[in-house]
Amino acid sequence: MAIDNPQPKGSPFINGPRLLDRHRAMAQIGATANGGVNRQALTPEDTEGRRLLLQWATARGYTASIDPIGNLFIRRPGVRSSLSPVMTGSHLDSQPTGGKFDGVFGVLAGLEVLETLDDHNVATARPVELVVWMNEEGSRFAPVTMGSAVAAGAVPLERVLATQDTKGMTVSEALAQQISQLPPLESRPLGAQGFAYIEAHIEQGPVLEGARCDIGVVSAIQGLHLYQVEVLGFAAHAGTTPSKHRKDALVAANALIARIRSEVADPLDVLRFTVGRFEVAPGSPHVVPGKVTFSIDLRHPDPEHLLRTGDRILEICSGEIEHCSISAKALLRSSPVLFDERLVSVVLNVAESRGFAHMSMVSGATHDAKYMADRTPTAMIFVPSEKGISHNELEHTEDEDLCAGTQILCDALLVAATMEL
Ligand code: HGY
Ligand code: MN
Ligand code: MN
Repeated sequence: MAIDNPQPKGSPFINGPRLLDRHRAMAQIGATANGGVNRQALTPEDTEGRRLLLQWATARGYTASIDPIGNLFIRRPGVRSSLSPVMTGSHLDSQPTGGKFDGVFGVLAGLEVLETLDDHNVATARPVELVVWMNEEGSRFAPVTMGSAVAAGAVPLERVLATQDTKGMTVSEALAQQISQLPPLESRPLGAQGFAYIEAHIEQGPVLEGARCDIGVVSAIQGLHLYQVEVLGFAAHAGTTPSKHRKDALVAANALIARIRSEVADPLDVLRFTVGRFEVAPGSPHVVPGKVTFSIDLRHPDPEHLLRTGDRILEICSGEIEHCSISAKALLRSSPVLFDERLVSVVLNVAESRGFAHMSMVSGATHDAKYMADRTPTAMIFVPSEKGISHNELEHTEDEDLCAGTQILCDALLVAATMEL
């Protein structure tokens, strides 16, 4: 891809008030009492967010289609519709106590770009497509970035459709239920390949704010492993069972987690080790826990180090501890990904031309861009998160940062959409 025009002459200015109004409207859907959102994948709230987006998009005449795993594609035609599209996108689903900007910013920034191009009668050679990925957050249904992983062929569709939530509902059942609540959509085969993909997202960490930068030029995403560990003891009466007869799965799980943490401790504080889900069964105050299931989210930018640490964890999570048996399985092993240097330099150039303070960085969070990068030149644009807070109802990004990130996305997509091969 030959990029000789780092900044299109007179790129159109986005409509900031419209962008911010949209964020406020979307934040009403699944709003929580503490100022966040709960719009977990394939819930009525997730669908309501998609319906609102489709309302805005179809009002501008964009076409919408959906693929077999529920990824939504909104398309603005190009002069040469046969050319592969320039793409942008992110997700509308959230964590249970999520923030108002995670994912939403990338979707609304993408829609704002399409409308800005229309407002300024900008004809692009290539179609421009906005993607709303299904279940990026991996909270109700594991794993994370589910829709983009299936679209990229990294995870088999059938296996994902059979995945159940904690209440036993499958992705397939939830998907059918929620799609029936959307306006009729063209169906689209699996596969999301384009000429270029640029995703805008909040940083979700403290780096940009600490460096007083407006824009993050993202060069890579660190790797992510997700493990599920099961500790099996023996349920017993809390009042009558002496310690020496107990097989207490909770005591064992705590000892196991302490052992893993000490084994993988990283003095450089680069490795990220998180036990975010911890389920005790039967969960009665008067029963010695018979079974504990917990998650391990492991992340690192170095693929070898991540693999070695993951393999070590699987070794530790076998055999017995405190008279209980241990087993573990990998739900996801996503390696670090480097973005396309040419596209990253487009983002850098347009941030430079607009005069925004910017810096190159690696993403600590994972994103759908990770799977797009396997098959399409991909880059990402970050805007600051206040105090680095995210996956928390207090998540916040300033209005001017949302507008700056959207302007950079518009400029960068315009370079990609109008260049000739
Ligand atoms: O967990 C992640 O990195 C993403 O925000 N879901
Ligand atoms: Mn996200
Ligand atoms: Mn997230």
